[in-house]
Amino acid sequence: MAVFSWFPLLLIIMVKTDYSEPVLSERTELPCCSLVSCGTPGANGAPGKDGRDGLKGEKGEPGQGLRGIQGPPGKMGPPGQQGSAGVPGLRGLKGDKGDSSVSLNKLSTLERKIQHLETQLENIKESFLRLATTSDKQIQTLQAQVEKNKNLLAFSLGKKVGKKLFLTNREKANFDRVKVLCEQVEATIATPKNAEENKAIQNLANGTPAFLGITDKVQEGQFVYITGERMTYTNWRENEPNNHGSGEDCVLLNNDGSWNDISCTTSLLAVCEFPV
Ligand code: MFU
Ligand code: CA
Repeated sequence: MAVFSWFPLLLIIMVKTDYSEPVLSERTELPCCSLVSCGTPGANGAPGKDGRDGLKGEKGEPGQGLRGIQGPPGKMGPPGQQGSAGVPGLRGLKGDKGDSSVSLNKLSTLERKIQHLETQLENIKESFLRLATTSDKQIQTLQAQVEKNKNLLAFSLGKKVGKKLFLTNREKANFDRVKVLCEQVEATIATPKNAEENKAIQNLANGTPAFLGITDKVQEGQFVYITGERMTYTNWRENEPNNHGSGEDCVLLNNDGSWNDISCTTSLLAVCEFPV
């Protein structure tokens, strides 16, 4: 656009230049027209050849069309080199002993296999027997040691031969708690089944009232051992059991050795009985 708007002015300048040439030559010492008459100017020559191609333009902006989908995968490459050798396998089983009397070569593969298995079976049997004998001996030793320790403990706690072992941790608790305490050490609440046992618990309690393993929880007025068995020995204090107040289903051993029915929620000494 700019070129076209300047075109007329350019034309004027060009024409002006054309006419000024003869003027310039007139000013020289030897005017060209003085000797040779000037002819009419020749016709314009043919237009010049097209100019050379311009420099390559800058890279254009990316197009706005959608990107095409991904092409299919290329062809598979050539196979790789062979890998290095693996770790050697485990050592095989030991072979059978040679036998001069029976030629193994004459036995069929199956027979040799059976013979091998029989040998292995014999070895296993021997190992098993040896192991069983050893563990049996060890168990017997341990059992003897446990028995010795039991006797030692019972003796140190003052237990007489053939008698029960009564123990207390001196804790005071309600009946249900005492029951749990004894169960936790594989024992039951102290339950005297004769005067001797009653005296043993009395001595252990040493003046502190203790619970006995006897209740009438199942049937009011019917006191039984906590094992459910019928009672074979009692030592009730005078006028007991009386189920006083809101109800008394448990049994207390007084410091004089006599019994009184009492509320199971009362806190009394925990005495347990061990079947040693
Ligand atoms: C006696 C006992 C009760 C209770 C009460 C305080 O009843 O039989 O178990 O200890 O005294 C009158
Ligand atoms: Ca009572």
